[in-house]
Amino acid sequence: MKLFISPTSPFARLVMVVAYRKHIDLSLVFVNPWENSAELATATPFSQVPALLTDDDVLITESSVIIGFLAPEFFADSRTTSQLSYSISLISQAVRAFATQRFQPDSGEPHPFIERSESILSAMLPKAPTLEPLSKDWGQIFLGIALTYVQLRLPEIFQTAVSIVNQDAVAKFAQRDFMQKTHMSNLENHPASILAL
Ligand SMILES: N[C@@H](CCC(=O)N[C@@H](CS)C(=O)NCC(=O)O)C(=O)O
Repeated sequence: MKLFISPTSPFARLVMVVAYRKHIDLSLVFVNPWENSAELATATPFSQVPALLTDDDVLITESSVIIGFLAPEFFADSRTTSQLSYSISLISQAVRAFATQRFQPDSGEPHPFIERSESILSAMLPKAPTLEPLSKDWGQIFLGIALTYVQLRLPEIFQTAVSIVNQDAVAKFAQRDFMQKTHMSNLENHPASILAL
């Protein structure tokens, strides 16, 4: 199966970490979804990563649906399902704030989505659950990936809205094997598959 990803996508990282920790080998196809990759557009009309193409050419889009396909047991557990949805909601707000800012025209007022997403994150992050950095619990792992993305793209909000305990936990979480393997600096080498990470 082929997984379309980009090195910085937090949605793709959720899927890669699930595949890596469950030893599911997937070929990795590197694309830049923001630059209308022809390869991605051919595989999926939505032109977003992650996208999974099965061996019989069935397309599955949306990180949560791909995770459900690779690890259906997660969705039998309400706690894991809730923690995954929480982390994806956090990532969606952070991606919207960052991407809207990045594609903001030089002239004109800042797009209202930036302020909207930043205030949602500023209100939510102080109340985030405590991250246990070495936990094997999938809900904790999803939370760690989401907080790591906020730190990367919205460092000021991370510093002001994330508790000191969680900031320290994110630093420890970043050292974990699967976080190093899916770090953008490792992905820049374009490993061919999950098992080659
Ligand atoms: N709801 C989707 C969101 C995926 C998404 O927004 N991916 C970004 C990269 S982080 C992307 O492909 N952006 C390009 C675009 O939206 O055109 C999911 O969970 O998979």
